[in-house]
Amino acid sequence: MKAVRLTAWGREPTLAEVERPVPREAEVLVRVEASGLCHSDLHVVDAAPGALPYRPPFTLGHEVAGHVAALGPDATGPTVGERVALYGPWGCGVCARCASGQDNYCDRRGGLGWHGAGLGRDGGMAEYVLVPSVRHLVPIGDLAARQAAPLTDAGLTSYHAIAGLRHALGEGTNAAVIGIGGLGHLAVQILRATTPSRVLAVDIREEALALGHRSGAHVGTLLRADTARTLKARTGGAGVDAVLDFVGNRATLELAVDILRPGGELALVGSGGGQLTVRKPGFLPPGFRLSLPFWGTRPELTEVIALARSGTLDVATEEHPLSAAPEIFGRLRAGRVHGRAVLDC
Ligand code: FEH
Ligand code: ZN
Ligand code: ZN
Repeated sequence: MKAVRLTAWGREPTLAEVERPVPREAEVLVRVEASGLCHSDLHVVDAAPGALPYRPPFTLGHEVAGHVAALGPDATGPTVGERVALYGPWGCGVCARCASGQDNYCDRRGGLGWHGAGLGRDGGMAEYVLVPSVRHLVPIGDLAARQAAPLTDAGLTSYHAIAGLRHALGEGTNAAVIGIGGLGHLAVQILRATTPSRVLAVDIREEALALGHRSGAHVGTLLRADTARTLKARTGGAGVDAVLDFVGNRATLELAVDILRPGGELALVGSGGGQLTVRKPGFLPPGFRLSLPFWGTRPELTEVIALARSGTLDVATEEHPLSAAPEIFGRLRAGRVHGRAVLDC
């Protein structure tokens, strides 16, 4: 079968021919229909030897949807042909977190040598992917795979970040979404679908603000020197109740703490490498709370898929054949992907 492989640290991903896996015990073989590209794939590809606990070679791809192709002898539940999305964080499977579908926060993640599909284990940028257990599969019914695949990471990560802030997103509140890309545009849609908050979209690109508007943002503001003043003015001077920062660089973190209302919440999702100094006395808003949400839980993925199947979520994608993966990695690195890049496998 064809697969996009990370063959060694420091090498670009390559399309290769590998053995199609055979499911054993409780494993499930999935015929991949669509696999999304994520900035984290770039972090993996660009990682220095030893920076990540993974051991190449392995197949990339942690944002996957397809249908069940075969079941191991001990696998029960899905039937061959059932269409599914992959819950991508794979933990130890036995700790309290994994037992409750929170593999993203597995108690043993530090010692596993992997973080999930395409993250140290063979992933879904391939014609087939072997899944350790049915617990990692979520039925998608007739939802298009090129919509379902990005929802397993871009959608789930945004949904999980919002879930952690929900208490701050009641009537009359304002939520700022910084970075209207593959995750941010879905966060805008999820906020509009599941909270009464007014949504303020921020980005450096006009076309991203246009995507934010199409996704339901009430206001779109370019990130400039006066953005904090503009946004505070739009909230009557009080500031926003919550910020979701999908960029996470110095400029966006500075903006976040400048616009946050006292008692406000910041969810830092983007891995832009920005830093905040947390000290008392200091300059952060009183009552400031920071979260660093990571991916999401399996029950939340079921909720995201249900939202999408109800017609509430629309993922902006650009589709490419699996064979184009190496070129699309280059476009993603150059910031020339609009919405989420999805490989048709
Ligand atoms: C995956 C693995 C490691 C870091 C970040 C990620 C995210 O893309 C998951 O949403
Ligand atoms: Zn990802
Ligand atoms: Zn675990």
